[in-house]
Amino acid sequence: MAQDRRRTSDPDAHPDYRAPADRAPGIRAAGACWTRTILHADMDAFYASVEQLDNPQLRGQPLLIGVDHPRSVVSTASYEARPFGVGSAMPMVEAKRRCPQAIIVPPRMQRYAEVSEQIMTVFADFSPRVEPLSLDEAFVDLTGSERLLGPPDVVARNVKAAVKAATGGLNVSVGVSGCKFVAKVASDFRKPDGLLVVPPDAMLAFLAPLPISRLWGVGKHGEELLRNMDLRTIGDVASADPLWLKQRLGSLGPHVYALAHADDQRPVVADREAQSISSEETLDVDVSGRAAIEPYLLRAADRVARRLRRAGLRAGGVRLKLKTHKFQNLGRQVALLPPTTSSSALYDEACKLLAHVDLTQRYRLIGLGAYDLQREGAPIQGLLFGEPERKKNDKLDRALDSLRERFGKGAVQRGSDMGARERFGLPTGKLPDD
Ligand code: DCP
Ligand code: MG
Repeated sequence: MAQDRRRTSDPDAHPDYRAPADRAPGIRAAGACWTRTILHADMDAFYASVEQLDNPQLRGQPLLIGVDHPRSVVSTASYEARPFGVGSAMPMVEAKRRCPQAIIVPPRMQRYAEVSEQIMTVFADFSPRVEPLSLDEAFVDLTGSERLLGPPDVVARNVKAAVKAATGGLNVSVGVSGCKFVAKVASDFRKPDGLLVVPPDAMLAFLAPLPISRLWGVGKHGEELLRNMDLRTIGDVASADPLWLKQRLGSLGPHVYALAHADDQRPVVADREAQSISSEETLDVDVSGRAAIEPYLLRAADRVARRLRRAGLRAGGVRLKLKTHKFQNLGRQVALLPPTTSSSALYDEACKLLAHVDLTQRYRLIGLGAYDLQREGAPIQGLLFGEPERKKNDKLDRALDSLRERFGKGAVQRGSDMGARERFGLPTGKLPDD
């Protein structure tokens, strides 16, 4: 969730501030300074934007998401409503008083969860190390991926474009920097539709003019203590004596001193990927029958396998996921022996699982997931036969990965994929979100 809506002056106005890389390519050229590359992404006015996406009549309108009840609070406000001083957590009564013309829309959590799944899937396409913080925001660790994905500003632009494409038009604000704290402040800095890259050697200058309220984990009480010590900006804290800070603030002292120096070693914790890797699609038109479902499984298997290989993981099981047109979720799963990173193995097993579901039903969502994930280096149990075939498939998959990474995801398709698309009457060219 975006941290703090209060803004003070633009740091560009600060005398010590150097323009970040998105406006000064020269800084980016000093790429060696990127020991860690952390991206933070946060959707703009998330619930309100989803409502505007789904209902064109709400676009351009001031919206308050929440229940119109004397005791309720606002979940969020659209950017059209924010100039009236309304926002998250404000009592609905007060928000209505400040912005009487606002349209009040009740939240639809299930829909927001669906969009959340779409954006997290996009992030996972850029790195196996994705740490979701809430429905609408995540950290993505891009460390070491510059050769594969390009420099930070290019990746940031690509993430924004991919989120827009996957959701059908939503904006995400993105910040990239050398640690979590600065990446998060950066993503909030140019909202809405923001993009800010703060290279590690510009982090201190970026933080210095910002108010202490931006310091993570300080809270109202901490802010008051700092203000009483005449510390108003992060730069004030950075240049204070660390011993004095500790004497006056106890354990908060070293904490704020470290943050003010952009010293934040917290790793991106990708627990979601540790449990399963999946890919699913909500269809424009419901489908039924094996022939219609299999091409979607093929595409999902390819994506999941690619992510497994990038993350250095093998799947010990594959899960078929379907949602009927009546929103009933169906899951079927089977263990894989040996564990695999092979797209065709995932696809074949998922197709076999189709025998265990009612194929006359109409389905609105089709997905495939890999679970029981194991590190690639770990010894494979029970691998007695099929090794040469597995190695051949592995090599083919990796060759396809490297071509896709160099020339774009639509650049190559395996013969079986094209065959399937022809068989099922799907376009043989690039699919919408390949
Ligand atoms: N939310 C909520 N109650 C809050 C804060 C947030 O229900 N007190 C919900 C509604 C938001 C969503 O979480 O849409 C994401 O929270 P953010 O803080 O990221 O706020 P927004 O995405 O709405 O706006 P911003 O563009 O400032 O990120
Ligand atoms: Mg948000």
